[in-house]
Amino acid sequence: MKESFTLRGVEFKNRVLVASGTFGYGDELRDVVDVNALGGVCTKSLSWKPRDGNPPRRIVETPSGMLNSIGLANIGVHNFIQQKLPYLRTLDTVIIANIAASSVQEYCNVLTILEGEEGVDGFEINVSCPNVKEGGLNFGTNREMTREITSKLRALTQKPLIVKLTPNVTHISEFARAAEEAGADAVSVINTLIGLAVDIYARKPKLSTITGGLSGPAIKPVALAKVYEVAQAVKIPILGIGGIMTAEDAVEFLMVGATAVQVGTASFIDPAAGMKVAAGLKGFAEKQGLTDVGQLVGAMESNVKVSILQSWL
Ligand code: RRO
Repeated sequence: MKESFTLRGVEFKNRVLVASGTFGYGDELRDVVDVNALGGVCTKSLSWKPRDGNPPRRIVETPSGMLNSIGLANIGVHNFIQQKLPYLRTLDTVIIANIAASSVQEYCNVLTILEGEEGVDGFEINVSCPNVKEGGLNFGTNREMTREITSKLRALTQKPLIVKLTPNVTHISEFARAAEEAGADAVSVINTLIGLAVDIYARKPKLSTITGGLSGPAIKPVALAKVYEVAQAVKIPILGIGGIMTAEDAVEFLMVGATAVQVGTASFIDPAAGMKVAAGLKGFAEKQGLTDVGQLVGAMESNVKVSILQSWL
């Protein structure tokens, strides 16, 4: 059974990665799970300088989901290189450095310093953080900024360049097209949806920042619709993200057009969720009599010739 796929010459051993922000820097769980059983690891978003993130409370459980307002807390790119990369280099899985920034120049600086580092196999550009004032959604909800950031970064790297998109826009496919036209090798669809939870006894928002990013099974149908929409609009691969808990969930994402998937919130419940999804995906393809998991990509059939979605595109 062929499980692998390739992005700009980099081979991923299977189609399941762990999503940024849900698996630390790839090293915390080294004694707990077999990280090498994953297709790849997306690191927590890295900025130029370390960031403390938002004040507590910054995580809330919601029906079938989780709201976060971490606010881009991270150790900064220099500490990542010194403290995390030596171990990551010993792994036999693809390491994707996720980059977030509050200016175009900061994106360029972080990518440039990582570009020269062995062990960083590719980049995922976060233009979709819902929880910071500068950068984040200001970039990701502006199509021309998405285009500019992608094209500036494209000029700086020959490694895979993946742009992670926000669902908090009217037509996500327009942003995927801008990323594709500017030279992205793939898009990650989707980052979290903006949400809010209220403590009715305190009459206050549960999160310190009032709103946060909603993830988990609650968003899976939304994510599937966004992946489907993007798949109608671009030729570059899509990494599907949003509430994937099981191999069957991953199959749904592949069938609507994702080339691969990222497991996020599920890792907080079971750190081995990503590995289990990868094994289950292979098992499903075998039972279906396939020779390549990739045969599931875009396999959804419909009698409807033009969906409501396509009529906008
Ligand atoms: O750190 C965060 O608050 C965060 C980020 Br960078 C992101 O991209 N998505 C999210 O839900 N939270």
